[in-house]
Amino acid sequence: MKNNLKFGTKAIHAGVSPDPSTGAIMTPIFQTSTYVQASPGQHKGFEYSRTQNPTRQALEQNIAALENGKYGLAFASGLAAIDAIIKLLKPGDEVISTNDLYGGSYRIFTKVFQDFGIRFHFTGMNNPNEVKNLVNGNTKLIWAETPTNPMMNVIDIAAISEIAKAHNILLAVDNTFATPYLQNPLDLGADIVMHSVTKYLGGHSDVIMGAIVVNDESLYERLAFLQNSCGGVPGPQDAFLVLRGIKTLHLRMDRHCKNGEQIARFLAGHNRVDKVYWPGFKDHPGYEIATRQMRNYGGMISFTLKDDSQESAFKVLEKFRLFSLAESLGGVESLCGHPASMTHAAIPKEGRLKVGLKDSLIRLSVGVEDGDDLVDDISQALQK
Ligand code: P1T
Repeated sequence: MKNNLKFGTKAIHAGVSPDPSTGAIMTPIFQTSTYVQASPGQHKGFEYSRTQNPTRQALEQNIAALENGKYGLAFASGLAAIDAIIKLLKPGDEVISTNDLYGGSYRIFTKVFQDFGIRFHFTGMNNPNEVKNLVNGNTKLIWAETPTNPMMNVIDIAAISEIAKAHNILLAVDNTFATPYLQNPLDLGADIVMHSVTKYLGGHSDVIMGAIVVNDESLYERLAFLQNSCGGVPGPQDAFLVLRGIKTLHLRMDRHCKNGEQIARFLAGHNRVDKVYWPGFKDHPGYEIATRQMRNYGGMISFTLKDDSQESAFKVLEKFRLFSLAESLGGVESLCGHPASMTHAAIPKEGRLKVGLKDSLIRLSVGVEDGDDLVDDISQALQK
């Protein structure tokens, strides 16, 4: 297939082709653990499903194409993908990470890998100089999440990549919030792009999965070795569901962005709302970078209340009717959450407050319903 196809075409066709034995247009679910060999080592490229599976392979190729990358790897969850990336490192190695990131990423860094002798430095990456100041001879990886979860900070991937390249450090970008439809970190100089596929790529709140995309062959080989050796792979049924979900990624993202803008602007004009965090506002500190490196501003929004307390946030959250109170994001249905007590509870309170993650902060994953209905729901939930 031509490799200069546009996004919507790749979403539907990349990595997939009609099944040669039946003509089935949908990639079959190869629900098999193993593959018969004519003689030891004589097989059709598949030996054992932890190592390779045709349904998973179609998905890995599809996601790689969407990220303009050469190699894709699917994992059993976003965290399993992060786990493989950190396992590229050795005791004594150091990582510089955003201080505003998914609570589970913070947890695996500080509560799992720190005990294996890997050191993590957390900093705001809005100012690339702060990253530069933390670089030393042991720095092997920079971990950037942009836009960040849940503060919607925007990190200049190209600027951070210059620092990484100058010091021979790998740059990994968690692209979960933006999706490849809005942002392609490899094109901006990142070495590794990582996704919680659970979110927008799957898109229907029915699968837990992660993915990594890289361009460098030796990096791919090391990660494929870890994928096979550590074994955190997804099953073929889940790979099928994500292949199916991705076919409408571009259509869903257009609506997520449109609804996101409508809701962000509504919240900004509401008298109970203190701050709205959404990178599409001209006065958002990352607006210019977002406009340069993203194609639109996404459907994730966080906001705080003027009466800043957990209690007032909980009251609003309990009143929502269309927005369901739940962890996760990126599905067709709108969700709301309270990061301080839910998705980011693993981050100590001082760390949370340092990045502005207050007790009244509410996070919205704006779905693809009718935007007017979503605004009405928020309006009634904010009534005292
Ligand atoms: O849940 P899992 O598929 O393992 O992905 C972890 C993960 C990684 N990176 C980002 C930016 C994420 O948002 C997540 C998961 N986040 C949530 C469950 C959440 O509600 O924020």
